[in-house]
Amino acid sequence: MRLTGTEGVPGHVKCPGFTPSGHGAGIVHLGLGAFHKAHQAAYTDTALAHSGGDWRITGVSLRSLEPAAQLVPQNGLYTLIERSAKGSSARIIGSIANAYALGPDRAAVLEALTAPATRIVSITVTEKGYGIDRSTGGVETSHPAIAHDLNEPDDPVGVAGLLVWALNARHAAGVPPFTVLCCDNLPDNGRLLRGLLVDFARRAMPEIAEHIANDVAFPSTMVDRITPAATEATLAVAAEMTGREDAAAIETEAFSQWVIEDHFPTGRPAWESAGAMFVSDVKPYEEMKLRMLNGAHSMLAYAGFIAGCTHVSDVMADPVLNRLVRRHLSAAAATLPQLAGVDFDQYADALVARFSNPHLRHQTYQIAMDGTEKLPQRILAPAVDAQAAGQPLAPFAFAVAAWMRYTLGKTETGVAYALRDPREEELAQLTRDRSAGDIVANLVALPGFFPSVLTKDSTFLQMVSARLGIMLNHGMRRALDAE
Ligand code: CS2
Repeated sequence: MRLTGTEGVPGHVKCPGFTPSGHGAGIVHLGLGAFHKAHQAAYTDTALAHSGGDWRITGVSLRSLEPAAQLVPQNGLYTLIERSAKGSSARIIGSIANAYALGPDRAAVLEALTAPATRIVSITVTEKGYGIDRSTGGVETSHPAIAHDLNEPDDPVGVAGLLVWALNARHAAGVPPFTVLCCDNLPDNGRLLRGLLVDFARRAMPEIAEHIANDVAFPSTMVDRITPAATEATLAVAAEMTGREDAAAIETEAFSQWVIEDHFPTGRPAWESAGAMFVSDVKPYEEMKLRMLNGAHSMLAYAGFIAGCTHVSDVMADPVLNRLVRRHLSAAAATLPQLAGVDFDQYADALVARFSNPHLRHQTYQIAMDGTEKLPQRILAPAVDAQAAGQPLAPFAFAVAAWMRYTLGKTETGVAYALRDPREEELAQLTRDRSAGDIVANLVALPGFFPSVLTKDSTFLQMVSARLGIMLNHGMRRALDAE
């Protein structure tokens, strides 16, 4: 029997503490992927049970047809499996009111974006989904969705185009703007998205640019919950625990964290009832998470994948890699300003425990994707600070070298893999059949990627080259042992 309601679901499965159909939608979410379903939708589900309100979610996939195809026949319901070292528990989430795919459901999506009831638009489209030129903070004109939407602003397909179009339509109709809530792992994500939208508007709909700059709220957020892509095994566990077939089930860890700037002029759900923390400045939390969790994740994904570890828990079970993860965490922590109420050593210990969770099948290959979008905030920004403070650079040089090794697109036994990076072709051209020194020189010269203080630091570049040389000539294992 397919999951379409919660009647008859076994008592050990937690069900929504509210009647879903009794609550209208107040949020449009762009990017209806596993992370949203494990994070914001779960917080909203708890908030609805706690404080009610018309805050259900209209979920939209910009490109994929699958999420809506899975959720629509299930009335938006899905199983969230929470896996901790102690075991697994299942929860059915009822906060998704509608699920759309932009292509076929275009009219409904545009209607939801302009509806007065929509007071928040939240977004998880991954780092590469936005089309931000990180060196200017404006639009990346070669990004396919940006290029399309600049040409046809009345027929938008990307985040910036859709939001600017909708904010313009609302303004013209006298409807207050929605709050824009970026939930991707980008530094200063609210400010970054604001800059993108204002620049896009200046180019495509100049009459609305000032309104966006002055009247729209873009609170920044730090989001955290390790959520592997769902597999057949996920669906099988969900079916076993709930007694229902569920094509939309996902699995995640028990831990979750959400730190948000409390700037929602048109209201928000009571997310604090689910443990969200509201603060006036998210930046220190965001830097801690990006540099420690995500930085260590990227390092261990590249080194671990090449060393033959399929899952993050395999990396953590390897004593040499485990030590390097801890080394990376403390090097990253050393670059952070003090944060009241947070002990970075304890945070690092908690991360080691989370990464080691044997029940979470989180693939190193999944984390390895989109390196050119991830390295700047995860590895390069802390390396710049470490350099300025005279702190050891070896951990960052090792992480950069491991990424460079990974960009070659071949395992140590010669098996080719797709990089899954938006700059994949450029990377292939710059690295094919070259020596370690040339690869380093070429990759640090990738336009808009490497901070110039690092490209000018010959000692740092030498540290990267030496490590990459060992990886290429003697293999990752030898490079790991040499650290
Ligand atoms: C990971 C993140 O895939 C990746 O790049 O580092 O998705 C990470 O699991 C989340 O940010 C955890 O909150």
